[in-house]
Amino acid sequence: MTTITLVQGDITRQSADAIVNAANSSLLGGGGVDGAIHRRGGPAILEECRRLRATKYGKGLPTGQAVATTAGELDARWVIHTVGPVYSTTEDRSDLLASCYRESLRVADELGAKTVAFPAISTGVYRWPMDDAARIAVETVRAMDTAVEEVRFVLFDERAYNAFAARLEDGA
Ligand code: AR6
Repeated sequence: MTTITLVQGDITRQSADAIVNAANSSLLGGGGVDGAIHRRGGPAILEECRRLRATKYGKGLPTGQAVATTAGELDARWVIHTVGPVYSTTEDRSDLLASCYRESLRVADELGAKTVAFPAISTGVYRWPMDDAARIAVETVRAMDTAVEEVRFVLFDERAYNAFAARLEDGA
């Protein structure tokens, strides 16, 4: 049984077994939550990302997939990097966004992580509308068969928190 919890705040301040990063295919950092995780987590995360690029993901991590590294100096054992889709008004990419949550939890299960903190993937630079992103995130996690005991959505601002809270109440 997985419990879903909501927190408003900075995901880099969370304590969890795994913290999920809304990365890009390069795995080499960026802005938003990605920049914050690398800044606070320190260089060990980027070092492992570079190794992954040099070995398993020469062409980059495909959208919708997930891969784990050390969490460096974060209060977590692992960072799980996933690549959300850029929002499109002409193409339905919902399944790719759902895949980020599914694949991140699959990786978490492989690692034995019991608590996993997620940001609202794709809702920043990648422009996914918050209400729809919240619906996809909550529905996907609810439908998962996983040994993860707590999925914590860490929402940066009140608007994001309210969007996720509304979705959570929907099916409660
Ligand atoms: N803690 C929690 N949530 C955060 C934090 C934080 N410290 N910082 C931002 N958010 P974004 P994306 C929220 O842009 O849309 C990067 O450059 C933010 O308010 O970080 O998936 C990557 O390298 C928003 O709701 O990720 C990629 O190139 C959510 O996190 C690209 O951005 C996601 O915003 C990925 O874009």
